[in-house]
Amino acid sequence: MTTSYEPAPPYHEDVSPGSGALPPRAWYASSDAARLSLNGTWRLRLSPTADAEDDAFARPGFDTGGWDEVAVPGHWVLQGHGAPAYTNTLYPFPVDPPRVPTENPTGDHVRVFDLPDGWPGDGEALLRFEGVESCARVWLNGEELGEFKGSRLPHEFAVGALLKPAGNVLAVRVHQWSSGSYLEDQDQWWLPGIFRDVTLLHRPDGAAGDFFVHAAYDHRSGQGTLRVDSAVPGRVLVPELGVDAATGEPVTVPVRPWTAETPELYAAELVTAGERVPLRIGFRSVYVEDGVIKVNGRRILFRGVNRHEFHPEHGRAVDADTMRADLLLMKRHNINAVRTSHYPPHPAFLDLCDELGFWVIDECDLETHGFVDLGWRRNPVDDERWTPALLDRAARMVERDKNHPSVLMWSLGNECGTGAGLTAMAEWIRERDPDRLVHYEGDLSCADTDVYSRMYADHAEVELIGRREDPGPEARRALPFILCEYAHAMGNGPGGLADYQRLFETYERCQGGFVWEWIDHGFTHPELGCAYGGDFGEELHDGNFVCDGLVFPDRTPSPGLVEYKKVVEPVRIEGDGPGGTVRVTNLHDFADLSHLAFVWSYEVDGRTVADGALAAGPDVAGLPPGASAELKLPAPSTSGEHAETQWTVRALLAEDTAWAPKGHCVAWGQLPVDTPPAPPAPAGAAPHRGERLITLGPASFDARTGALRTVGAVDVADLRLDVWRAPTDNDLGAPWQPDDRIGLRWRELGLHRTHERLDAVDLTGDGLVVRTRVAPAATDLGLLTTYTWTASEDRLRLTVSVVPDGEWNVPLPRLGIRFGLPAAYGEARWFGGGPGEAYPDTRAASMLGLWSASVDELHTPYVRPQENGARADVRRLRLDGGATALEVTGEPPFWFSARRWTSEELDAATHRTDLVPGDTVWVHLDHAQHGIGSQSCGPGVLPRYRLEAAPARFSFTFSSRSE
Ligand code: IPT
Repeated sequence: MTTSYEPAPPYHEDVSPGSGALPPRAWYASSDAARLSLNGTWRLRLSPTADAEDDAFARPGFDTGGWDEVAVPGHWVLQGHGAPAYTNTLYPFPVDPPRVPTENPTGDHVRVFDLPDGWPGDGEALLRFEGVESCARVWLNGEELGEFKGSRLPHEFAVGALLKPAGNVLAVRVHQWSSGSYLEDQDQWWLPGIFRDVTLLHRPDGAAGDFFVHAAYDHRSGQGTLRVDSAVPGRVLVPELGVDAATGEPVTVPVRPWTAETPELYAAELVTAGERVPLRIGFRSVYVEDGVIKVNGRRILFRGVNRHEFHPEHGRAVDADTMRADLLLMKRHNINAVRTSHYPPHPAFLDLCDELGFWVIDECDLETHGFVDLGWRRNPVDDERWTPALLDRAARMVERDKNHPSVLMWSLGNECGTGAGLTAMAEWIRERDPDRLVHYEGDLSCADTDVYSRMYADHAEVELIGRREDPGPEARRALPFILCEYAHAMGNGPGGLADYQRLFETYERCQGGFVWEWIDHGFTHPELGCAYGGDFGEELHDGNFVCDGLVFPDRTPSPGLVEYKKVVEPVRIEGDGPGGTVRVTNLHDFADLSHLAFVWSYEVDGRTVADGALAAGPDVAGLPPGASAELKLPAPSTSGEHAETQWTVRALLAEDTAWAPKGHCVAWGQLPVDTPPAPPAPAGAAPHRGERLITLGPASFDARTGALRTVGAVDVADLRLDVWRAPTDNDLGAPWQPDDRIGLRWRELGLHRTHERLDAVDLTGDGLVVRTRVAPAATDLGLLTTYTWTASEDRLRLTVSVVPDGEWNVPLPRLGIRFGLPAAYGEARWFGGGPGEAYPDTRAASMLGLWSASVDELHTPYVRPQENGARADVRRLRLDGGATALEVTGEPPFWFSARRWTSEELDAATHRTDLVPGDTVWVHLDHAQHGIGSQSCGPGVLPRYRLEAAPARFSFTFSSRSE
């Protein structure tokens, strides 16, 4: 007979949120109470299990001299102890809630500190942790204070009685895994440690405790109503408004309202007997009216991003400068909203949102996504034993962040399925803060939310929702709609942003969305350049799915961000170029255009020949949101005979702002005026067949194969039809999506290994005709290709005609030619779209102009290498190789890319450092490209951006220049 003995679970495996911590309260920095930062170098001892060591280390006098050191805030796995691990939804341990594995890396942290001179002897002192992943047990001077879970939430302990003037020993045991890990299954790196600030706060006698600033705005009267409810009574002073009121007492005064566009904050103070607390008050009201989210009486449109906290070296220990840098970059790219996916951010971040102006969805630290594969069996949000932990999380978020005008909505969490625990959270939140909206995406019934929120819905469905014709519960149809995630920005993309924006601007119900996501979570890595899931030997991982942001890990904007800036620009500039009229539409929700100056330029073949300020006048400056004005452009001084002419009109910041200097371009538009007829095709030269070469005008060809060898002094190699691209993450699509994902079909068909069969090399009276059939092995599908070469004395023209052979039911990745040039041809100049990358559904930001870039600069360094770098609408291209240059014009305009590796090498590379420049510059001139879409998580390419295999004909004219 055996006896089984199951002890009570240890604290870290207990469903409770913890014990010993104080109730949560508002986050604020006192003007006069002392504080001591305990950030810095701590001692660290790492153990493989939760109970490998006893708690002797917490006792004063314990010698930690032999221990390692660790920076706090920080994660030990990023400081040489263990390694980070990435999973999207999978729990990286057996799912048996609330139990976690025996192998449970545990970091004992010790910090010895003295109180600074003059630390007050009265009052209380609090020890505050802003964030510890995932479970901490805390001792001060050998006394146990308690233990807690809730990684991205604050916890405070009362420690006044334990403090000594010198030699205080703070000991914190941190377990990587705890019951809390089941509630923190967000798609991100698992990164244990004390990753946010640790602070000792003096609380003088009569200090302010918790308080709640209610600052509503009535747009009808222009008045704000302020009431500060405070646990400790005191007075509220707002000098600029002449307010001096008792806490709890409402005051109504005329105010300038706070909005994300006009973040008016009033400096104020809460004064209690023992403390002065500076406040910044923003008056605004948010509510749903007639099925629309309104702020201060007006519909708003979210131009949002999902922001995870991430730094390529420090993980989720994000410093203040980086937070500000993120927000400045967002403002400069016309982003007006942040969803704090998927946990409350560092509290200082919300101060910055108040100050710079962002609408915020503050999301609770809650996700149980890994239960989805179990059919949501044992999901903690549907198990009442976990409800106290959920309520604790809700309260810690709301209490901490409730005084920020930027926060419009509380989000219960992300991807948790459904359950009574969520309802309990929503009920508690509504009771505590009836003045904000509640958000949760995961429950299609919308029982607990004020908005219908979805992720990755395709355009057609969004349109249906916009019309309020979506099937589903009647009550839901009455709600406003947002996309809390859309446009998956993984790798090259996202495509289709402009098409979403049109829907948001058409349907009042569709109030915008939040691109997934702000930043690629790639770690700086010595050998790989940038590391992602699987690079740290993880047993289970989700690869580069963690790199799906609008900025690269080092926060360089990726082309997706540049595209988003253009798509969501708050001013639309369009008009009638030949007529010389420009129409300006104000797409702000609140602001007029008085902060902008309009400038025009007139361009001939991309070259600016005249420019100036647009005399916009008061009509434009005062243009109310939603309104348009028409302006006359000055009569062009130069006519563009035989040239392409256009107007470019830009809206620039008229003055410095908190987020960008005067002159920063907010919006732009181009108005074509004249498009000249195509120049006559080169003609007149006759081909000559030599022994090994055929010559035609400036060119020579291989006499046997008809392959182009030289154009003037320029050597050309391997020119051929090309229909392949190194699949993008969006081409490959997410593993859970249908099997007909385009990138898989291309590979299945073998488009990456086509061969060209030579059928004929014919000399005609005026040129050379080469016929081939391009096809991969094992299929009868092919592309009948004819290269027709004609020339004048100095110009060579290629016309490519392609006719699909067989039943092609797969779109092509691209359709064009590629060829090699010697490595010296490293500088490109073109008249066409630029300056950055563009594809058919990511081309809004492509501006017609004269651009230049080196071949190295043309490459977009996606963390996982993939197709990139195309420039759209190119009319004329010059590739400089020092003494010689190759020039190309296209009829019609073409897509251009050039790189120092082949598409095959690009395809084979898994990390940035795999791309090694060879001795050839590979030039791609494409007649057409397949769109990008967003299928790495969302919908694929819209029908209008697909490149169907169909007969096509296109021409390029080449010439060479020698210095
Ligand atoms: C959605 C998640 O909410 C987000 O955290 C992230 O994982 C994103 O996808 C993809 O990068 S959930 C998905 C199953 C739609």
